[in-house]
Amino acid sequence: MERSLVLVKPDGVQRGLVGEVISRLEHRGLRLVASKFMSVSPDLAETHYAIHKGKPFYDGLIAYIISAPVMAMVWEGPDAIVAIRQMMGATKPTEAAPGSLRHDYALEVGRNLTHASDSVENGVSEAALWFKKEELVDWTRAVDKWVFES
Ligand code: IDP
Ligand code: MG
Repeated sequence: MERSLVLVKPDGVQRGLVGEVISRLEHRGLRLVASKFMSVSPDLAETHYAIHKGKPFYDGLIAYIISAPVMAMVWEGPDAIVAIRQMMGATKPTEAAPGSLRHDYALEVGRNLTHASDSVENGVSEAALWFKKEELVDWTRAVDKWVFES
């Protein structure tokens, strides 16, 4: 079972798309582990996006992510990293596959609605960065055996 941090970024929250993102993740069969509606501090934004420091879009990216509240979540499932990145679509919305969130709801890379962890290791470290251990809920669903093969 893999875990991914998922953020509905400020544009998604402002546009009323939190429910749409959650609905798609639920319908796919992924299991919610944690969620928190929150303002993002500059410190958290800079730690989260440290890998992009120095890139031309970095300052704009930090300004964007702290500009309004986000919905932060952790979701889990088999192959959750690939499954969720597929649902978000390519970083640049005009390159995102039809049916993906970024294709269906976004136009510009700097307003691309969502974040999802890009590797199993980053899923673990980003979940730990955004949530306290006790905020991550271990649970089972009655439907799990109909969604998860084992
Ligand atoms: P990802 O969100 O698909 O993993 P990354 O390459 O990790 O994409 O970039 C992080 C975020 O930085 C993107 O989601 C997007 O919001 C922003 N970003 C990436 N490239 C650009 C760019 O060229 N211009 C403006 N913003 C960008
Ligand atoms: Mg990324």
